[in-house]
Amino acid sequence: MTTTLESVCPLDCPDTCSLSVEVDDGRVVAVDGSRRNPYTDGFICAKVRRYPERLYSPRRILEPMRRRGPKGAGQFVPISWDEALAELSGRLRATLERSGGAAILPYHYGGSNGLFSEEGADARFFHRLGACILDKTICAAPTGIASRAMYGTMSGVPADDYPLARLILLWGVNPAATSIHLFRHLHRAKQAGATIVVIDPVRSKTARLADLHLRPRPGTDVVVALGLAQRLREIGAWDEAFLAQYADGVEAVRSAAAEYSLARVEAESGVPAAQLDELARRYAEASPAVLRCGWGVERNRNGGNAVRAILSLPALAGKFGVRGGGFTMSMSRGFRLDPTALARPDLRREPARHVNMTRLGRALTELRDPPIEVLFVYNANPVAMTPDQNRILAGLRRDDLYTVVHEQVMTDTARWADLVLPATTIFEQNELHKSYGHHVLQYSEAVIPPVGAALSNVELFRRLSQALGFDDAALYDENDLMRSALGPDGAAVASRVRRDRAVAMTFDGREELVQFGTDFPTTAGRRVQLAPPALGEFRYRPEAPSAYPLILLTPASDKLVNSTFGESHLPDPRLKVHPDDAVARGLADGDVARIYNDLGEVHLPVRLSADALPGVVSMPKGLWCDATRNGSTSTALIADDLTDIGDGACFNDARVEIERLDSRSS
Ligand SMILES: Nc1nc2c(c(=O)[nH]1)N[C@H]1C(S)=C(S)[C@@H](COP(=O)(O)OP(=O)(O)OC[C@H]3O[C@@H](n4cnc5c(=O)[nH]c(N)nc54)[C@H](O)[C@@H]3O)O[C@H]1N2
Ligand SMILES: Nc1nc2c(c(=O)[nH]1)N[C@H]1C(S)=C(S)[C@@H](COP(=O)(O)OP(=O)(O)OC[C@H]3O[C@@H](n4cnc5c(=O)[nH]c(N)nc54)[C@H](O)[C@@H]3O)O[C@H]1N2
Ligand code: SF4
Ligand SMILES: [Mo]
Repeated sequence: MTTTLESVCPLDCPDTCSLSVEVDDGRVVAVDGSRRNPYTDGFICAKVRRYPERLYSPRRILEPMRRRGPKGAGQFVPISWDEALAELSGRLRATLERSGGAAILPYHYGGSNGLFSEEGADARFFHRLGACILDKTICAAPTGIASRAMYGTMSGVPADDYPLARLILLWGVNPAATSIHLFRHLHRAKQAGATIVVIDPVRSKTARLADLHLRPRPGTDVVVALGLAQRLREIGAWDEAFLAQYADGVEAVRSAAAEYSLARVEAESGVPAAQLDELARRYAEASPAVLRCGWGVERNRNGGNAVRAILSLPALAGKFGVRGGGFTMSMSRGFRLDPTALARPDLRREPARHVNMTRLGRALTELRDPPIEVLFVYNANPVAMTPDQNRILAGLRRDDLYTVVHEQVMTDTARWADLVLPATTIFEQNELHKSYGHHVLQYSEAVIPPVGAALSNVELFRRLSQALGFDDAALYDENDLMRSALGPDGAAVASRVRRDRAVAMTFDGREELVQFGTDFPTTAGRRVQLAPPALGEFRYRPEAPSAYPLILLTPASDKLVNSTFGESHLPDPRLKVHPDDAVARGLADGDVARIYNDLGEVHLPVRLSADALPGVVSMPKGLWCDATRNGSTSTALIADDLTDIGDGACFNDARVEIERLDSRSS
């Protein structure tokens, strides 16, 4: 008999949908959207509707496994959980005694955005163990630091309010792929007469909706944003009254912007002066006007300065204080969670060694005294997702490194493990969910028993704590995780969200969020900080000369979430190349290209497309190694350089050359 149960999508996607799951005889047979979370409104993406394929795929890891063949060969023998836990806890204990916690590196990111599974039970365990702290910089570090320094915990304009706006400015974001519920509101807004502006080098699906599309050369947004600020000032569109009442640091923006005339912006970024002027005029006139800043902007050498310059625009032009006006970045601060109470860094007994996750390859190959001896990967697939793939592989090849990977499916990273541990999916565990795209807190419970011998992160770390003899109560209590995450009213909110499954956050007692209306900056004086000391002076680093003339972008695709589903959903990826760049290299549509630089090479067929900007090629992020002709993916071409603010990853700053390898294509 089929029953319909509720769940929540925990993937690293801003929409955090409520799900309706059909279960038959302990098996998930269908997944769709529900209305429990009003924002989901009964529909979800095609990826997650196909989730049952992934749940029961031949790639699903069903039991603990020990490596048998050479590292990376993907040959394993099944073992019991008792054996696996004894081996792993023995290894951790021996490493602690010999080299200390600094030799143990947990590596984790957004595989599960749930509060129990990421920075919850795991963090408590690794703090107690005394392992390295991973600095989480691979995504949202520059945007997070810039927005927090400027606005504190003030949240963003909700997507449901976008249809109220007269102008929507989408900057380095492609919601057609990455936030489909926002995309639907863009259609509504357009039908209601709103002007849609997109700033993106690529003519994305979102850009096709735009009334005005600015196509800067990647990495030049700081110039475009400061140029826009300058033009707004020249046409008298700075809201001096708002700035006097609510902003600090105005003078610093004024003098930084003064250097960027329309002509200079055009020379640096390639955005025609007339287009920027048109944008300034339309933005100045429109109210409400909302700016959605995406994560495409931050992933280059100027990313942090670009974001701060962009986020200053709604203040300069006085766009706050009305519903549907202001900006949206991550919305997760609207939940007012208590990450410290959740992660419990006080369980740690010694100071920690910090490792920047963007530089995993270097951590594995260069750190000394002690070197990393145990790498513990969960909620992440670094072989596919982290810069400098070849350096990471060199690290994983080390005989004296013990790699453990807790995973749902046999990923490119899990193949390199010495010990593979089976992880549950959201359908097999309980979880508490915040979101970075809306304000509905959600709770979900297991709808089926674990598939195979899979364990949730919470259960794995509980059993490891037991095996290591840790007796702190905080390592064992799921209820405590829930209450402590939810701040001072934790117990009350916990019981509400358990009962109702979905609870909308409120702002000043109301569900309506109006920036500078119901929600204010939590920075000094409740004023926006346009030039906070933490961000330093405005800086712009022009492109360094390079032997490799093309910029490689790797945006999100609508077929995957990061690398999740990459085993099946993107069978025939292509490198998008502008016809002029292709013709200059003798490449025809479908030819297989060698894309290369000093770090590595990727062999992939090309697609000729005017959607690409001349000089800029792109391929989807998150491909699995077997999706390309030579087993390397985009991260083999991406250096582990760090962004200007937040030490983040520079995914979209890679420089490459391409040449024809052969004219065959599948
Ligand atoms: N379907 C799907 N949804 C996802 C994800 C996924 O992989 N698949 N990933 C999730 C995650 S983890 C994240 S962080 C978000 C990311 O979602 P988005 O914020 O949409 O970010 P990206 O896809 O990285 O890039 C968005 C756009 O920025 C453009 N871009 C690249 N460089 C520049 C630049 O220098 N300047 C400007 N102006 N634009 C630039 C790209 O061409 C791209 O069209 O999406 C989430 N949602
Ligand atoms: N080339 C390129 N690379 C990029 C980017 C880019 O723009 N270009 N952007 C990046 C961005 S935005 C991000 S956010 C990162 C994402 O990097 P990752 O977070 O490493 O990417 P995912 O593919 O989401 O890998 C998550 C893995 O966690 C597993 N998982 C899911 N839930 C659980 C769980 O409950 N327990 C355990 N143990 N495992 C679980 C999934 O099966 C999946 O394999 O990648 C970055 N990589
Ligand atoms: S990936 Fe995003 S759009 Fe798809 S179900 Fe999950 S939250 Fe919803
Ligand atoms: Mo991300």
